[in-house]
Amino acid sequence: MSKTLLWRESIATFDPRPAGANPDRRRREPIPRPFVPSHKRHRTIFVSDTHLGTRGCKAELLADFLARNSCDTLFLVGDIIDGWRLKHRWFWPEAHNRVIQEILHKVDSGTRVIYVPGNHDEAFREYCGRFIAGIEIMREATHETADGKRFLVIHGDQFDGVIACAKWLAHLGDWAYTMALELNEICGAVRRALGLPYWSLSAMLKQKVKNAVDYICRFQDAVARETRERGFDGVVCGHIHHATIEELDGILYVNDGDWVESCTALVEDAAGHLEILRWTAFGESRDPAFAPAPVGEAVAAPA
Ligand SMILES: [Mn+2]
Repeated sequence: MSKTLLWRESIATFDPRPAGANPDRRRREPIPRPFVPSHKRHRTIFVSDTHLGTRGCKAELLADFLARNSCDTLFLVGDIIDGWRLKHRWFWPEAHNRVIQEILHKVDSGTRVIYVPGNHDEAFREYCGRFIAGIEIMREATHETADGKRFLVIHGDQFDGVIACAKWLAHLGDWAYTMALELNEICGAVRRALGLPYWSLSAMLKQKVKNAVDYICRFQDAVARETRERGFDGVVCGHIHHATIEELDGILYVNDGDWVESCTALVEDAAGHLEILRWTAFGESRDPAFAPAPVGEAVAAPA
């Protein structure tokens, strides 16, 4: 049987019963997979914004991360399968199948898998409160850490209406700025040769980067405010592709990042300690601890 067929059949194993005891867990024979030598156990893993079905998805690294990291609970915090893109063009290479298989392998080996759909996979929101292939679908979830902190788990797109700003700006990083400076040099030389007045491309981009920083700040503030109002100690979200662990007015704002650019996941250990892992290489050779730069610093522009 082809692996694609295997996945399609798993998705088709639809359980119409309401949420509660998960009858799918531990029942099936685990999916055969290559031998994975190294393994790290976490209490909880959070991943989001994997955008499976798009060219940008770093599916090989994600499959490798899932294979080498196990957990009691796995949260899929939205934008997992990019339905928006798939609707226009079907793109599903083998590596994307492997990601699905690693997730199903976790279900089969007793991991509780919770899927909170985002805006790019909003089609799954119709199935909130149900199981698909042993995966619990929820509009939003709550998580209590080992040290007793209560977290709200949401994708975060519900705040788009609050923050009127183009979200692609948030994806613009400092690498783009460095590149812009080089482009600026070329642009300046061409304009000089044509006798045109000086015009700064980098200044224009600097303004756009500033807008991106503003956007991230406003998003974080809006999410933290909602979290506080609802009486949680913290929030885990995704959506803006910017991994961070920050305290905002007594609320722990945690963003697990993405698998399009940064390849980041949030993990919780047995003591309740939260950490962001950046999985940019296969196997063990990844950054052990990734401390993301504060928002302001991440895009600090050279003078
Ligand atoms: Mn999103």
